[in-house]
Amino acid sequence: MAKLALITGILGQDGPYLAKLLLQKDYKIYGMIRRYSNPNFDNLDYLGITNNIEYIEGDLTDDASLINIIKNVRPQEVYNLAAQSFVASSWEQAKLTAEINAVGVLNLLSALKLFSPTTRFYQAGTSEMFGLGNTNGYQDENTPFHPRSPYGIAKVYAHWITVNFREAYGMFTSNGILFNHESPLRGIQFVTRKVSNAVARIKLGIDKEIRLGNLEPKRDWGFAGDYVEAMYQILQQENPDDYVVGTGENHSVKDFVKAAFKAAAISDWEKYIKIDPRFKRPAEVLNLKAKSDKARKMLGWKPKVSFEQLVKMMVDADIKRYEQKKNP
Ligand code: NAP
Ligand code: G4F
Repeated sequence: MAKLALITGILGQDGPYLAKLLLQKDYKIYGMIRRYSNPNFDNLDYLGITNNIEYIEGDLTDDASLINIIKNVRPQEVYNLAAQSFVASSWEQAKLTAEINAVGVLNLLSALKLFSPTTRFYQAGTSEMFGLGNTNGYQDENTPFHPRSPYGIAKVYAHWITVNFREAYGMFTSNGILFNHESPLRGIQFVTRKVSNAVARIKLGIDKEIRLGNLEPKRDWGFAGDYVEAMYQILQQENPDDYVVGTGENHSVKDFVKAAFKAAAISDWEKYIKIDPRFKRPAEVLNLKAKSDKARKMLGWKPKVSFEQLVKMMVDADIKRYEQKKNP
């Protein structure tokens, strides 16, 4: 019999990559989507799997909807990828961010405890929880959290409530603490996709500049398609646990910009960059670099796509999108 998995956040970046991986392993996938006047299936279409998923309506902030889903589906595995995931918006909508990213996780865990306590649960944790925290310049499972945004703070609650359901009720609840991962499916507001999209537009003569905030922060950027393998492995372990997942290499936003222009064969990149204070953050995270020895050892996980390959993949995909629009 096929294993049943519920994925929340199925329409985002990671949801489609994870769904594709689980479909290859013969899972039946339930994808939770919020009520929208016009839902956007573009990312699932991009991977060609829109019709291979059963959609169910629910919202992390609506606990009755979660109870109904868990009671009716009784999945063996739940991957909680849903979140208000844009750090910058978490200052503008701090309460909503807390309701979705913190209390929403409690709602889902409570529904599981009541109606399907043996389900294995994956929580999408983040390197933003570390914020200023570091151990000799990197972050691992023992590095203290010092989040710098309402987003990071809400995710710290989600992390510890996931640990607590494991310790208090003996449930199989695990955290993946994933560092930034990107792809052609990345939301357009995030800096990598904003840059790859803008470089494609400059290359094709549509735009003349990119407006950015702080170019100095460093991120440990990997490919989302690699990271969903770690999510899957985390739920296949004998025991629930928490894992840091990242490449171990970091680059500044400026490095990403330079690499993106290089991928499009444009040499004079500086003339296209305008610094715009609107994109600077009230509190910044300057240095994220994963030490994911535990994931490599226990999950057998390692990234396959390099930084340069990732940047080129994203720029090429955006150029292709615009060319296809011109010649549909
Ligand atoms: P994403 O593209 O922003 O996708 C998030 C999804 O969550 C969207 O499909 C969104 O639905 C859904 N969602 C938002 N609020 C919801 C609610 N109240 N109820 C139900 N669904 C809701 O994020 P992602 O990049 O795929 O990331 C997946 C998860 O990993 C997130 O939890 C994120 O915080 C975490 N994470 C991401 C990274 C990264 O670098 N990508 C790193 C560490 C952790 P709509 O489509 O309806 O808006
Ligand atoms: O691409 P970003 O918006 O991603 P950020 O804040 O690192 O968060 C992402 O990764 C987290 C994991 O560490 C996830 F949990 C989270 O959900 C999300 O996926 O910004 C990256 C850096 C920041 O330092 C930001 O200040 O880029 C800097 N930046 C500079 N100019 C900009 C811009 N970011 C954006 N979005 N737009 C700019 O114009």
